[in-house]
Parts: sequence; structure tokens; C-alpha cells
Amino acid sequence: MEMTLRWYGSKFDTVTLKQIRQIPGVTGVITTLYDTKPGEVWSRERIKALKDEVEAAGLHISGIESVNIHDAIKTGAPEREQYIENYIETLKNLGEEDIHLVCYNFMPVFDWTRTELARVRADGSTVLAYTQEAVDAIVPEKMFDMIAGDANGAILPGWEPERMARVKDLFEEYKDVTDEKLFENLKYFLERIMPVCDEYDINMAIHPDDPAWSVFGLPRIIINKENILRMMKMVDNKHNGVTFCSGSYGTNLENDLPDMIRALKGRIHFAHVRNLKFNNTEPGHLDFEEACHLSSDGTFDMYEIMKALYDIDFTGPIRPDHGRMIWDEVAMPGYGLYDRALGATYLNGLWEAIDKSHTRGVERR
Ligand SMILES: [Mn+2]
Repeated sequence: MEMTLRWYGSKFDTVTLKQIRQIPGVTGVITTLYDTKPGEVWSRERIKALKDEVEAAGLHISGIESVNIHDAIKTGAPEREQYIENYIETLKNLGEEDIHLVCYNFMPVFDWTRTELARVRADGSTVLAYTQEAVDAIVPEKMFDMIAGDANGAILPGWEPERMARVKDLFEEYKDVTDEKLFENLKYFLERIMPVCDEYDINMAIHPDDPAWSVFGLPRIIINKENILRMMKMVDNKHNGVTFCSGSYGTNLENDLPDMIRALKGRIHFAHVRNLKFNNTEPGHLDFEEACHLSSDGTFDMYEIMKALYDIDFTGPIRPDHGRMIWDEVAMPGYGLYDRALGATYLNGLWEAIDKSHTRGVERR
């Protein structure tokens, strides 16, 4: 595996490449052209400029998160043809610049959903959190207003204000899109892009839906082992793979994370590793918050997650996921420097221990 950090670009991120370079063991960034819109072609020039900037800081681009998918592709509208063409053009330009990993998601309307961006924990740190009661109590149009005040001035990925302004129209566009239809549209998209992925050896890594169930009655398909294996099979190409995100699949405690990792051997191209702490697991009252990465601070056994990745010979980029806001840092919620740096260091420590106990043959099974 390669330890990386997500970076939104110098115009948008409070964290600098120099700071990232100084985190022990981090050699790459996962980045994006944050000011492009879904459906837009990424020019070779802009990709090259981004790459040069990252390399000048002594790092490299380990992958793109994300090249977003236009809604017409997800809904299967006639305009999808043009947007798929554009997507292929972007992939080609990325391939020409020697970039071989693209994370994307196929979530309708909302990207990730949280009901709080700055829940205060006992130690004074703040974290993103989700309560089912809060979701059940509001209409989707109000979702953005509810969380925007805590965004520290950042534009949240998937929650761009101009997009949120047309939430009602978006719901209208998706009204006939069932889970089956969404699977069909995903298959259509993947079949169209696989030739360019084969040509340039680009791994497509779909990010799971977050949380891993339907919100506001919208279809959600990338939520569990069964569905993800179905997706692998429906377009059976090694470039059709996944981003294994522990914090997203893990929102549903029925998802056995280490078991899922083992079932996806060879098709996990990218990993997001973070911990969640469940405060209430009763249906209808579900409540969880994003803990620090340490196992003992949350609900997941992070050793078992890293061990499963080790056991499947995972070689792709991994990144600590959302961190807490600590030490008075002001940054995009979840994307401060300090707690993600602690996360990277902790995950590297787990990996080193697993690797050494394995190679030194002292592991007890
Ligand atoms: Mn993730």
C-alpha cells in the first residue's frame, strides 16, 4: 500500500503540500480539479499543471478523487451520450499524464450525508455526525441549510451551493430511477468507458454510498457486499473496481468490513480507512459520529481492517479519511491536517506491525 492524503488544491485547501510532505510515510496525494463541474472535460494542460505543482513539492499524484459523474449519466437521460464522451476524454487526458486511478461515486442528488459537521466531543474536538432523527425531521431542501453554517467557509464536495439551489429539480429528475434502473445506468456507463481504461490502464474505483442506505427515498446501490459483487460481475473487467471506504460501508453495522475486503480481493484499487463511533444503534434512532482513527476510540477494529487489506496483498493508495478538528485548526470539516496526520501515522504503525509479525513468522492465528 501507499499512504496518501487527500488534497483539494492550493486554491481550496487550507493544508499545504509542504505540510503533507512532512507527514511521516506519506508519499502521494489524492487530488482533483475542484473547480470543474460534473460533465466537463478536464484539459491535459490543467492536469499537467496540477501534476507539476504536486511533484515540485516532492510528492506525486496517486489518484484522482473525484471525477464526478453528471446526473444525466446516473438518470440515463439522452444527454448522457455527450457526458460519457466528455468523461472518456477526461480519462484519456489523465492517462496521457500517467494517472491511473479515478475514484467516483454513483449517488443520486446528495453526495455523503451528515446531519452535523461540528459535534463537540468530550475532549473538545469536533466531528461530523449523523442522527436518523435529524434526517427524518427535515425535508431534503433544508439539508444543506442545516449543515452549511458549520462548514468553516469551505465548499463541501458534493454540496456545492449552486447544486443545492436546485435540489427540488434534481429530485424530479430522479423520480423514476429505481435501484434496478441505477444499476442499469451504471452498467451502461462502465461498458462505455472500459475500453479507454484498458488502453491507459486506469483503475476506476467506485466510492460507496454514504450512509449505506437510502436517504430521502432516493435509490442507493453501492451499499453492501452483495451489491458490490453484482457490480463487479456485471462489467467483469479488473479496471472496474472499488474504493473500499470503511467509514461509509461501516455505517451499516451488518457490513462485516474485513470479510468484505477479502471478498473484493484484486478489485480494491483505493482504500479510505477511518473509524466511527456508534452511540445508538436502534433503527430510527441511529446515531454515529466520526471518531479518531484509533480502534479504542470508536466501534471498528482497525487492526482487523488493516490486516484484511494486508492479507489480500493490497498495493494501492490508502488514505486516512475524515479526521476530527483538533488543536484549534480551522479547515474544511473532516479535512484538517492534524487529525488526518495522526491517522496516517497510526495506520502506518498498524501496517508495519502486521507486516513484521507476518514476515518474522511470529504471528499466532
Ligand atoms: Mn470515503
